[in-house]
Amino acid sequence: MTTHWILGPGAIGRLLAHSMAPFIEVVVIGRRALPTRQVLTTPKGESHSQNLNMLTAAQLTADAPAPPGFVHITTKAMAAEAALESIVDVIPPTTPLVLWLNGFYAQPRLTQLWPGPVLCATTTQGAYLTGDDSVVHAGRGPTFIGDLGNQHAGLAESLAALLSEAGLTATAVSDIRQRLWQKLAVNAAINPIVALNGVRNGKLRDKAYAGRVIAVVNEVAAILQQEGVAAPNGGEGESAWLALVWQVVENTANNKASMLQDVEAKRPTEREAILGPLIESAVRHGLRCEVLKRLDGELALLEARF
Ligand code: KPL
Repeated sequence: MTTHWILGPGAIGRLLAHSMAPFIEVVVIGRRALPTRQVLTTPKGESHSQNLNMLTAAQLTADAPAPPGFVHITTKAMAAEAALESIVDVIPPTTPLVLWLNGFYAQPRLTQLWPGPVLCATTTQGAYLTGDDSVVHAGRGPTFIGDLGNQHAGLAESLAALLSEAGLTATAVSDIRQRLWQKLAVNAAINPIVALNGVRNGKLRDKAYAGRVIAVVNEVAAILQQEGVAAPNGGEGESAWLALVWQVVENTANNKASMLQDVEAKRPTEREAILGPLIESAVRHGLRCEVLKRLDGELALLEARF
C-alpha cells in the first residue's frame, strides 16, 4: 500500500492525516514528539479520536523506513526547505512532493530544485490546533492540485480522488499557478487583519474591519491583473475578488486563520510569503500598495515584540 508522509504536524497536516488515515497508511513527521492518540473536531462539532503514526524526523530516519509514495509538505512556507532537508537522506529523489504552502515563494523554487514530481495544492479548508493532540476542522472549502509545469496530471488526479474519498473535496487542475495567486489574494485580505486584531475570520464582516478588507482587495485586484491572473469564478475586477474573499470569510467564519494562530503562539508569521510577492509585484508594475505595505509594517512591529 502507498504510504503518505506528512511533513509538518500543523492544523492542515493533522487534518490531512485524520482524513486519509482510514484509507491509506499515513506517517506524520514533526520536529518534536507528539501524542499518538489524536482528536479531530468536525465542522459539526463531533469529536473523533484515532491513533496516528506521529514521528519526529530523527525517529523516522533512524528507522530506515520504506520509501513513501508521496511526501506532503504542510509546514509554514518559510520552513519547507529545511523540513525537506531533514528527511532528504531517506527518500528517493523521485518521490512526488505535494506542497501545501501559502504564498508563492517556495513553490517555484522547489519545483526547480527537486528532481521528482512536485505537485502544489491550495485549499481553503479552515482548521486550527487546540493542543498537541487536537485539531478543529472549522470550515470546509475546496482544494485544487496541479503542478507548475503541467507534466503530472495523472498524479494530481489520483491524489485528488483520494482526498475527495477522504472527505476533503479536491480537484486536479491545469492552472495551479493562477489558483496559488488566488489563494494568496484571499490570504492577504484575511490573514493580516485578523492576526493584527485577534479576531476570527467571520468578524471581518463587521464595519470596523470590512473597510480595510476592501482596501486590500482593491490593491490586490490591480496587482493580479498585471500578473495575468484571472479574476475568480469567471468574474471581473475587484468585485469578483471581493466576492471570493467574502465567500471564504463566510465558509471559515469560525476559524482562527493561520496567521492569527502564529501570532497567538508568538511564532514568526507568513507575512513575507503572503504579502511579499504582492508588494514585489506592485513595485515592479508601478502600482499602489500602501495598504499592503502598512499591514506588512504592522505585522513586522508585532513580531518584533514576541
Ligand atoms: O488559508 C487560510 C488561513 O487561515 O491561512 C484561510 C482560508 C484564510 C482560512 O482561515
